[in-house]
Amino acid sequence: MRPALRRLFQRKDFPMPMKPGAPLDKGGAPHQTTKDGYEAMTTQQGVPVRDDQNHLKAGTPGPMLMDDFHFREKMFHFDHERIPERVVHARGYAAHGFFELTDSLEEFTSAKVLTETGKKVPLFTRFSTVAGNKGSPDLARDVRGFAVKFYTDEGNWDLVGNNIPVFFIQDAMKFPDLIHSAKAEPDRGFPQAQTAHDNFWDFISLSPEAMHMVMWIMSDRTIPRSLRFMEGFGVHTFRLINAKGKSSFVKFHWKPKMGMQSVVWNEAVKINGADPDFHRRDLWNAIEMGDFPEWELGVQIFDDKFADSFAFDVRDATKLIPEEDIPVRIIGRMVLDRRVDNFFAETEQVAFCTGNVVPGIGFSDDPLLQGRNFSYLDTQIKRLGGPNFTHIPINAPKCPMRTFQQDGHMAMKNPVGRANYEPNSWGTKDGGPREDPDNGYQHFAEPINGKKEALRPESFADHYSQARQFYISQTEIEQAHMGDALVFELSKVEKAEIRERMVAHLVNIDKGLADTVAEGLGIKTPMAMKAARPTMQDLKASDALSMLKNPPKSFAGRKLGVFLCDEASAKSFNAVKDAVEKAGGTVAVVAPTINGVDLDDGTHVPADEKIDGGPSVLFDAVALMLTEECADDMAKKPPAKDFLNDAFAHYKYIGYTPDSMKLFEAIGMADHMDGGCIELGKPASIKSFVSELANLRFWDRDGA
Ligand code: HDD
Repeated sequence: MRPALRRLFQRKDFPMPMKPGAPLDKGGAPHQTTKDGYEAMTTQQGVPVRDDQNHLKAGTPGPMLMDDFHFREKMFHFDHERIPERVVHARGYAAHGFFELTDSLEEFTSAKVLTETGKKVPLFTRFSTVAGNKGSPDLARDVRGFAVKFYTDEGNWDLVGNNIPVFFIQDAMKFPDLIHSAKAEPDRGFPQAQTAHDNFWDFISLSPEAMHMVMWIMSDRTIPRSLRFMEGFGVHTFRLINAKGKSSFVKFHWKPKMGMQSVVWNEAVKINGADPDFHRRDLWNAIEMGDFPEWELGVQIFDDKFADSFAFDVRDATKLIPEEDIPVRIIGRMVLDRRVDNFFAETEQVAFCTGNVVPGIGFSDDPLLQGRNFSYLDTQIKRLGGPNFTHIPINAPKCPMRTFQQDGHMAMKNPVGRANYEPNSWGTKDGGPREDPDNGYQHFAEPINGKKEALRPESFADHYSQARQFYISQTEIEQAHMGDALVFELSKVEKAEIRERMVAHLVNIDKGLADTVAEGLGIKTPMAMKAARPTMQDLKASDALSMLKNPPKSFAGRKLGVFLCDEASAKSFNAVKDAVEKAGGTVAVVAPTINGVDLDDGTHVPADEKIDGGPSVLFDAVALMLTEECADDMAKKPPAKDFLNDAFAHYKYIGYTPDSMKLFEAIGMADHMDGGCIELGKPASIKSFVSELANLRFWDRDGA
């Protein structure tokens, strides 16, 4: 190569991709450093690399030579970077944190994680959507996975739950069918990340046990505003076993400290375009800002007597126990205070298994849970490539792991010493570990009596009562959203019989809902579907099931989008910013250009978003702080008009300076201003605007 050309392609002539001192492999001898102070790059064998830009060639440009082991290793590794994505819950985001017990359950369990108050148990939590692939958008209408791995002193405990307390099916035998029906249709490979298609509603309308969960997924719970504002549930009934071997039943609940909040459907659709990573970015940013997401852990504990007298079978995962029947006892808190260092190593490689329990926690005979206990272990072999996935740091327990299990792909922690079997007579020094009859995990000695048969218990047969209970527990606004969601989803179904069959189920749940959906689909309400158990139980509404009946009443953790222009009032902007930050929220600046604006006192405020890239769907509320001239100019720009139009349509609070009125006029809204549009004039009005923001949305707006 000519000297000039060679120089151009040499690394020293390019910006360095790594920060000086970036950590490489810490093991072995100290690495050499380059002349300019960087750690020298090596191959995976530790051999220093001279040229990472050009392949070894014979002549110029010359054929490439197989001698170049650095190229071969680099390309070989790249070619194998991908692993199979999870068959469900492929798209997820996770963070590290801790669990701190505040109320001991010693009376019920011997598990140290539930009896040692004040101790911080490290954990790793992964949130996910279910149906979409790894690259699907965050705001698909979908159940959210809520999986927590507690690294306890007695081994790993995985609580692999969802943000909905019930499930679609009662028996794990149906899981592959459920998931096949929900994912993209197999011939065409679409739709991606949504249930709005024939196969899903075909399966669902032929599976009445799904009706309760259908009510939940058609509610706004499946379009959460943030992973931080969701509840989580262990779903199944588990067992707690105390030191005396006595068992109680338990259901686990996660309650978000910042309260629950969802977006509205039209907003979700637009967020998916504006920022498909909306939820993961939000979690990352909150942790980076030190605003650590927090949940309370609650339990519903009950005994056999309650289980026998309860109107439903507590082993049926399509049923919940209303909080009014068994109150949720708060026993601790989870704080997510550390983001991952590497998405693949941690979020992608983490392997949750429902079978991971610790002494003092056990399983009930829920046939869904029992099936899960097989599936989760099995799936990791395919995904992570072998039986040693527990050796990967994110999956390894933080307490000692001593087994005679050995070898296999990528074995990192093989037993040392002569004995790899037991019994052996090599003694405590060389004989390796032994089982511990005093402290080892003991399964609850549940008496079993019955015939071996493939059947569904009669006690699982009522499919509509709790579906109705959920529906009647919602506010009118929430009910309207459920009706809209059903109409939307079923309108994407091509086969009329499926649409009609689904509405026939709704008749059993609520006649009014069935009529609304039928009208939305343009059909007559059909006859009720014949129920497996014809007698409906008339259950009371449970307020705990509604999000809007339990509002957070705070703007903390939320974001105000301020649309600013050059020469806008610095005094007003600073007053809004201070008040929002005082309320625990954040302010993002949206401006005509990303360079930001110069306010009337000369201060330069950098923008977080240019108006075209920062639509109002990204914010919980908006404020327009434009000058008259800028408002005039913006009134001609579609993204600026959409900013305001969408904020209004999504029931958002809109603060505005009088000079911003031109933008309202441009979208024909000047005569439709309501109590959710608040003029930002004097300091008092700014204060009242910010205190109104705690209501999150102005639901009284026309058409809500
Ligand atoms: Fe599952 C993943 C939650 C039923 C089989 N499931 C998975 C994840 C969550 C749940 C949160 C993602 C874990 C992660 O972040 O890595 N699944 C649930 C809940 C269920 C449920 C709350 C019902 C109460 N699942 C369920 C059944 C089966 C599975 C009945 C099969 C019998 N689930 C799996 C799986 C996955 C999984 C195939 C895919 C990736 C993985 O396990 O690690 O094994």
